[in-house]
Amino acid sequence: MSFIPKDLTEDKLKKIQLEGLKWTVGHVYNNSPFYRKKLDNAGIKPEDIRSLDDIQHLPLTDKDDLQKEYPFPLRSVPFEDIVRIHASSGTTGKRKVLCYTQKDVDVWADIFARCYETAGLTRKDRVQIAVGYGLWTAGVGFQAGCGRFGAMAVALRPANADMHCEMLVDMETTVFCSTASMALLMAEEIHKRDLLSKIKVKKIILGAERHSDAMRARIKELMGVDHVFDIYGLTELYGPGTGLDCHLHNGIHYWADHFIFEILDPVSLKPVSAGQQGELVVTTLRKEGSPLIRYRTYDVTRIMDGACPCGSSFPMHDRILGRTDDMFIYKAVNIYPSQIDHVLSRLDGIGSEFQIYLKQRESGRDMMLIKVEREAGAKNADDDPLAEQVATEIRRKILVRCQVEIVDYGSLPRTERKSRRVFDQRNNDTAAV
Ligand code: DLL
Repeated sequence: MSFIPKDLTEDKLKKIQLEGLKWTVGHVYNNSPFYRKKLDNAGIKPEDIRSLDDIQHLPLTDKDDLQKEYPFPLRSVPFEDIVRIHASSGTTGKRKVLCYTQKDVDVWADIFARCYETAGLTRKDRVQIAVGYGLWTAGVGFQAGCGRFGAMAVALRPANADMHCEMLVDMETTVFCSTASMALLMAEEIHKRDLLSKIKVKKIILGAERHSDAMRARIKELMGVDHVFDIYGLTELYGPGTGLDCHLHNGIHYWADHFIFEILDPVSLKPVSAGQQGELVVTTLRKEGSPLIRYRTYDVTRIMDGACPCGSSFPMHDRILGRTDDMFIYKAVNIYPSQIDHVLSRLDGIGSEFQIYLKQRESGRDMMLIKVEREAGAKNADDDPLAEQVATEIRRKILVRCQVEIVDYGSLPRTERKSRRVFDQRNNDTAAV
């Protein structure tokens, strides 16, 4: 049984998208006072949507709108039709709460089953779920996907390493699902405990945070798996499972019959030219409880050109390259943590883990300190030239001077959640960027 429509031509997809767009605009106009006001302010009525290009006339929706409309922002169905809510903590202010109807929950399970199918799972697979349950969409998303797909869920949450190791061995888990940080933590734990010959994990599915090629390579190597798959998703758009890379790992196939992805320039908020990177903005096509109309994700990616040799008819976007709101300004240069990560990933002798500290000297001038781990097994005798090399590369590629401290392998904190990389301590502000 397949969950992925195989006969999807470009024309057919466009037809589905236009129908879905018309339905969504009509649905929110008639059922959500918030959206009706927004559309009225923009002078748009549902009947104005005649082609897919008309999406550009629709107003954008932002995370602030979710805060303003708390506790049930974007709600477009009566309360009696809501079977569940999920929430994710915003970095500031109130949580983002999203409503789900039974149909929304079903659609989400269907698209998640497509992700497992894309990763080549079968009903014989045993899927260890190491992401949080509860208000967060992660655990229940991976689990509902298993139920729909027919694989066996070993639902643990992040739990502790002992418990995970025990279940990996005893349950003969074949697929491990977690955040990128947790996958690294477990890979190191398995290596430390010399469990590689006792486990049967062949595939890792990770997501929820940006991660580098170096981190993926390290996880793959330590856990001895065939594939590390990147799964994308956000609470506002059902949760995890909106797309996943296939075994060729060229990009993330996304379910374009359920949502339209646009890439906008984050400053002008106009569409970028084809293939260029920018901010991902999403519109849902069938979501009932809390539909999204041109919702700004702040995630940076690009839509990839051409068909994937895997044969999927679904389009691809690139891995998430960063978030536009992750950017920090240091000595008048706009820097994304992903740029630093990119430079570090290409250097030998260092590990995948790093932290960026922004501080103010007594003179009032800013300084940036990058702490990066020495490669596993390397000696500290070579730290000075290594630190010099990292600083030189940062200066060459990002055009800023920084201090570099090489620290022991494994000394930077490992987390089973999303890792914090930037610590901005300027003006006594200790908030994460
Ligand atoms: O993180 C849903 C999820 C859980 C996805 C588990 C994948 C696996 P939120 O907590 O709402 O939902 O956070 C969504 O996380 O806007 C991205 O910035 C980031 N993110 C999610 N997946 C990826 C990924 C979940 N594969 C936010 N790569 C998104 C990079 C990701 N960043």
